[in-house]
Amino acid sequence: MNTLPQQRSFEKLDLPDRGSLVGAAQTLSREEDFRTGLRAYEECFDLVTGLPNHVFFRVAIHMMLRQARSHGEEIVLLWVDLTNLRREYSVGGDAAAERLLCMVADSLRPHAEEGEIVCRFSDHCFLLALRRDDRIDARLELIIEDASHRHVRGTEGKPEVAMGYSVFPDDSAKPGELIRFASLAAISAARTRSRIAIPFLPHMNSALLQERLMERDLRSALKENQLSLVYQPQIDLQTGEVIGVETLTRWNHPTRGEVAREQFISVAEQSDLIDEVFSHSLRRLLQDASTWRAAGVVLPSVALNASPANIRHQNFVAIIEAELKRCPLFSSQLDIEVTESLLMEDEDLFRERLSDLRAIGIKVSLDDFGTKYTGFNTLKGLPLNTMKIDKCFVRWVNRSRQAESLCKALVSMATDLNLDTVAEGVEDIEELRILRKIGCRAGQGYLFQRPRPSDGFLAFMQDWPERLRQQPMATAFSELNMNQTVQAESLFGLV
Ligand code: G
Ligand code: MN
Repeated sequence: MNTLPQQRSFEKLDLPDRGSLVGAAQTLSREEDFRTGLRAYEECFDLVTGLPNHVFFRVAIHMMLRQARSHGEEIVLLWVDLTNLRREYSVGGDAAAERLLCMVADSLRPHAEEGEIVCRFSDHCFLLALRRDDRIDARLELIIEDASHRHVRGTEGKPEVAMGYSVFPDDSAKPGELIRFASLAAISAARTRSRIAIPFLPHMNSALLQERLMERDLRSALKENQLSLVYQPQIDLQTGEVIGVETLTRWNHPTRGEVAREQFISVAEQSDLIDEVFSHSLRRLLQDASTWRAAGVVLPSVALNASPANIRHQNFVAIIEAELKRCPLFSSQLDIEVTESLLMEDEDLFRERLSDLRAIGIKVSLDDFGTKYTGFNTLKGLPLNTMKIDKCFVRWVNRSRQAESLCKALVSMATDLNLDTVAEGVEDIEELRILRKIGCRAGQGYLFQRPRPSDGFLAFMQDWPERLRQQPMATAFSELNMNQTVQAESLFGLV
């Protein structure tokens, strides 16, 4: 019976694991005793890892802080977030998740010294309460090293952890607040993919509050259809025909005004709203595309941006398929724009999702290309269709020889990889001239058209053949002879 710890003390306990629990159960003669013992155990301990749980922790931390106060000690509350738990669970189910949790629990357990606490606080997080002395920095370093199993070779099935901490009494004297502050620091560590434990800083509190308020507003914006779409055409730089359109999601809030895309996408990414933003945009886009079709406009490519968080989710391709079923578009028209960040974080996952998209005929463009450091070898063999050259290169293309060479190099790399190129942010005729010269396939930007709502985009489609005949476009596209112009016009999608 004494293997079932019922004393709620923070003194280091010789914790039973699941094996000894079964052993204890066998020594219990009456079922009733067993049930009572098990209930007591379950109340304070986590059955998966054998560590104390949040109930135990809240009592123990109270006692530990009281003692620290009377001895003038400082306590570090360390929040260890197992950031890849959900991902591992979605791939490998309970067994994979339990394995990961036990790996972390086993690595943390030996780090708690006499009188210190280690617990599994919630689903994917562990909390440690450690005394702060001059060894603390080295201890934190060792804890993160052990928990993420950095010393083990390979990456497969390894825990990914983010750690943040708060300090008693500097940050707060209240246990609840200390826990919350440590969790805020861990959120910051997870976002920055920090390899060290991040201390709590007061601004984290207000920044998170602002984000929560925006998350609340975004949630109702989705319900009330406040998000809208604007479209920007992509022009073939050799022939002048419109070969595609990029969809951009906008949020005009009644009191906040126009919220920057980066800002609300980042809030959506940090919450569960990012999939909803994506499917909401896709649904609206498909509706608009069928309106265009009714007006005789059918484009080879209709692009929508997806966040790395969307692509990470296992149901990403299913979401697209479901929306396409509701409102069919030729699936070969749909083009998903993805950035390099997921490719850099998780190449296997990136490759898998791209192949799934290709399997159902959907194209993929690599957005903002050149802003990260993906090289030729990484891109080789990825099922991509288009490389979008970031506007930071295009902005300089007519002002610096180096920028021109860089764009040229990107275009030739794309050509070697069998990819189309689209230059983003083309703002003036000179940029257009150089981009044509270096053989870039297509361009989009204010020079042709600012992003406009669906009807504005249709108006553009109607006006564009005429604008192409007028200056300054006519000269820029002067290689066109009359025949090609006529041919291009019929290809504009204006049937
Ligand atoms: O990251 P992505 O490439 O999806 O972002 C496109 C963004 O670039 C949009 O916010 C759009 O409004 C903006 N944009 C489109 N054309 C131009 C342009 O010619 N110049 C600049 N500076 N921005 C542009
Ligand atoms: Mn884009």
